[in-house]
Amino acid sequence: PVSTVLGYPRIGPDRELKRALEAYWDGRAGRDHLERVGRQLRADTWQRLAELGLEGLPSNTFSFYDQVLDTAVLVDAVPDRYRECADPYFAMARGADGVAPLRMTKWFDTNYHYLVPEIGPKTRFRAVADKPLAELREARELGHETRPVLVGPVTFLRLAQAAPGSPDGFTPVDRLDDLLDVYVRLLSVLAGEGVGWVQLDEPILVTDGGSPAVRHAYRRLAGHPRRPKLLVASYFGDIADALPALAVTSVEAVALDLTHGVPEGVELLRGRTVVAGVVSGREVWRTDLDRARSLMAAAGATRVSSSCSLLHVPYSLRGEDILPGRLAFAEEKVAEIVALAELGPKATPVAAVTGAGSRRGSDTGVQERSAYAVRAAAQRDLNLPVLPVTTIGSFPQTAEVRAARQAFAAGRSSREEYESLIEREIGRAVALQERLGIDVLVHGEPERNDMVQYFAEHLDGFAVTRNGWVQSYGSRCTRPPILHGDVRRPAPITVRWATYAQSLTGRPVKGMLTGPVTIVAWSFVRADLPLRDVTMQVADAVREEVRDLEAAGIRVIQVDEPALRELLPLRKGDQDEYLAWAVAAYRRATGGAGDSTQIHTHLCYSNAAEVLAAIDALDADVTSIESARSGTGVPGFGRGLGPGVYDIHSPRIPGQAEITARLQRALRNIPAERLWVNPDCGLKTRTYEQVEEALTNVVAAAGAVRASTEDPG
Ligand code: THG
Ligand code: ZN
Repeated sequence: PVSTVLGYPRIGPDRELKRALEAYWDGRAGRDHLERVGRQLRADTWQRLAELGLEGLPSNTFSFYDQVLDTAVLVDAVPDRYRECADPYFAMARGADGVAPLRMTKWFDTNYHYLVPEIGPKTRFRAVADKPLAELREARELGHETRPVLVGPVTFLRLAQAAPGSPDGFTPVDRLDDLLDVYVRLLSVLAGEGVGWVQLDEPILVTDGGSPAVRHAYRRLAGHPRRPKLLVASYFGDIADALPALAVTSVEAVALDLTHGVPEGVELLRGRTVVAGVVSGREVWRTDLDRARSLMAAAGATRVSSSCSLLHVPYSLRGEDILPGRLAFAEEKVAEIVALAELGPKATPVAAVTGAGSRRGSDTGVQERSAYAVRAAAQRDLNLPVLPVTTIGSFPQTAEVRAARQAFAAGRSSREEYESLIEREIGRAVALQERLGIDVLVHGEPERNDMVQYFAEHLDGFAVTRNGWVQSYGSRCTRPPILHGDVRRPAPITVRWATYAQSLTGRPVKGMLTGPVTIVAWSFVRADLPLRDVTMQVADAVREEVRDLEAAGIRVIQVDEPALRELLPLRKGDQDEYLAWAVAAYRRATGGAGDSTQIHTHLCYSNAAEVLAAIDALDADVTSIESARSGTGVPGFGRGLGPGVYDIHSPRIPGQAEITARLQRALRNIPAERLWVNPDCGLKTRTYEQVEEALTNVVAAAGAVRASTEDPG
């Protein structure tokens, strides 16, 4: 078989693109420097893939920010408000003077985020093929014949949102025929350049309800005479009912994500090229080659590939010394694909994935908490005022703290030096909160690099990489920890810092933990146990930490679950089961707390609406969620609720009157005795100056509203 990949990382093996982008945005380097870095990264990628022996090289998988944004530019779906900007592309990505950026959201169930195109009834589509053509020619000059990759028209429209001002009932998919005109034109331009194959990415095929649009679109595109051969790529799941829809079109090739099994009805693709996605682009484990060969045989595949773009894994294992023999990052995966192409399919039954000898997490057999009313009574001696003010957890991370952490990690400073600096930072945050009159304090988390990585570094069963960066959005990356074995907590993790902060103040200090679902959602996770069981193991570790914080005298403990929504399965039919075990894991993590301990939770992101019932089922005493931007308020759970009153994602400081108005609006949905006052997320990315000013206004607004609710008139 022929070997290929559906896409490749682009941030650079040493995050060269990140640095070039940030230098350009800060005005430290010009556009030409950025272009040069991009060209070099593309050249290096093609050369490396060719050296590794890969036959089918993709192009147009590079992006300066995001491939969905690139597609909006490709079809000229640029909202008018950006057209006058100096740099419309980066204005759409990041905003410009007075112009808000496009909304950003998660790319299917990955940790990559894309920009949401705005499509209205009057959006004028036009083919602007510059970028795929330039990359194609660039590769040819380097001696590589490539397969341009485009986001497909159905996925593009399904991921878009209706432009502001669109009439009720309008959805971007209503514009499919107009968009197809443009794709026909793009395909004919590429055919005119002598392109043999084009890859159209349609991951929307693995979600519900896409089949009619897909059938229509690919009948039309494949029916056009002047075009390259078409490879339609489905990934991130089982193609299911969309397979027959594609099979009635005359597309030449279909890529299947076989890591989710061989789809039913695969024989409908007989006579066509089937590209077997057998090397996972989502996991970091070495591929079981025998199993992969069986899958290739069962699918009747003549090409072998990654299951999706390799964008979602780090570049290579070079420089890493963890888990020898068990891992494969992008380069190692390409070598596997090349090996599989040489070995070819093998017609043996597909072996099941097994996990012998592992400790299975369970969701039974632990004590749960009492009813809310009982807990609320037991918590009354916290002596909180009505409308208590608190913050989400992190305080600004100063350059000094970051530098000290790096020095300590590199062995350039002692533990004593590092820890005394952390204590000084905690003292500063506590003193500020006392001075401002905040009711429930936090220690500010100066000791944490990241809310997941920090816990992974302190739990058994996790490994962390030196350089395993994965693009999250634009220039931003994370280094996901690798959960490879049974999770255990060898020693308390946060107790030292929480109790130090508590020793400085008579007010309650909130202990801060990351929830089990978020820890697994932002890690690479072992594949030999169901995700549910893995999450329960993590829940047990968090449960132990909750018990130890409580035993050390911490009365308020926040367990954050910002990623609860992120693992939601793509198909509706799978969602209830997921939400049931995700909620069970959270309740397992927090259920060991006594009635007098107040459990808080926090969830970011505005699309919490989809999982509101599950958030309620977490049964936290107090829930804080981001709602500062919608302004519509949130339905009251029967427990404490803190709708965010300060949008920390913006450098703008809200005034006291604005916050007061927000609180008054919230009081229409939530009774005063259950309303909490807090910013909408952690303060890590803000400066101390901004935080002091904003929190001063937050406390003043809470005081004003408190006075008016206590006023018997
Ligand atoms: N932590 C982890 N995963 C996450 C988030 C997180 N996934 C989802 C969401 N938050 C993604 N958002 C971001 C926001 C900022 C950054 C990364 C992902 C970021 N990264 C630094 C950078 O690229 O410069 C690197 C940080 C570091 O040094 O560790 O700013 O919060 N795990
Ligand atoms: Zn948040």
